[in-house]
Amino acid sequence: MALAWQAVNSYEDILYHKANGIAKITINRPHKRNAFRPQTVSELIAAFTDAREDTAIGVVLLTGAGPHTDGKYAFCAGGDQSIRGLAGYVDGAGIPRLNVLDLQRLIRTMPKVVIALVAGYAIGGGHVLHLVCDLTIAADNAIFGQTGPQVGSFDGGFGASYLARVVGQKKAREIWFLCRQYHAQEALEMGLVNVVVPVEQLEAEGVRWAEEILTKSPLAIRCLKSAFNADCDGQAGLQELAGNATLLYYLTEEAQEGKNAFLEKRPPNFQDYPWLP
Ligand code: S0N
Repeated sequence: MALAWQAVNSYEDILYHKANGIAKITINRPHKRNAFRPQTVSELIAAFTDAREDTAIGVVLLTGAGPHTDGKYAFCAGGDQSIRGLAGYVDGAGIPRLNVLDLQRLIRTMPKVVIALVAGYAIGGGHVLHLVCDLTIAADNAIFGQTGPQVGSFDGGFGASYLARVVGQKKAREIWFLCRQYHAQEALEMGLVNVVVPVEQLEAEGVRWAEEILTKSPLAIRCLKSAFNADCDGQAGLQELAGNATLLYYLTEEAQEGKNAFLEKRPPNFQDYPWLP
């Protein structure tokens, strides 16, 4: 049965819905193959931040509106080249921005599962967006690729190093150096996506995966996500993982004793807590 999605807020460049513990964020610029401008990214950051803060939400689906009137689908075609200035994508106030990098970090570090639902093109910065999601469900019409060296840009952050972690160094270099496009089945074979489904089943499959995840332990999923990140993210990854260790420690009576002793102006008594092997 289809979910009864409730619209949340109203944005210009995105759609934002929630239902039954799932948030759905849709890039809504199909006339540009869902390419993002700074405003699109700001709205995405606002919606992802809301989903992160909402304790009822465990899974976020990120997708692109479509098909367009020409019948073609897109997840996202990257930065909007028509407003690319000298130092980034120029916003309404004339300020050049590369704010998609903030969005990438938010998706990667939020302690909820983010699933990209890709129909049609995931190209350039749009390809990096699906890459930084925890899971990717591809429609059978999905097309993946980087265009940087062809259009005068590159993503040397997650777009390069994390891509190499996912598909291997040789394949990542091929993807960036040749700027080819890869079909859903090829993406599946290189481990870039988790599953391929008929395009008309894309959202339903995403909801099925989300519902399955929502039956699992939120704290376990949270710690696992930060553990996977810690492997690649250096000190920032360790901070994220260690923050979860602190969160779990705060939940114990042992940690409560330390705080209570301070507030009650007495020495702490940790004698009841074992030095586990
Ligand atoms: C997606 C493609 C392959 C689809 O081809 P198709 O189906 O033939 O459609 P088109 O006729 O080409 O497109 C339909 C309409 O959509 C517009 N459009 C498509 N993509 C964009 C875009 N990226 N920007 C602006 N407009 C776009 C077309 O112009 C067309 O409009 P009309 O009908 O009015 O002519 C094909 O469209 C394609 O190749 N698109 C360009 C893909 C691309 O090169 N994207 C940019 C890659 N670079 C980035 O994303 C920057 C990376 C990045 O964001 C970043 C990374 C690290 C650090 C910072 C940044 C940062 O810059 O923020």
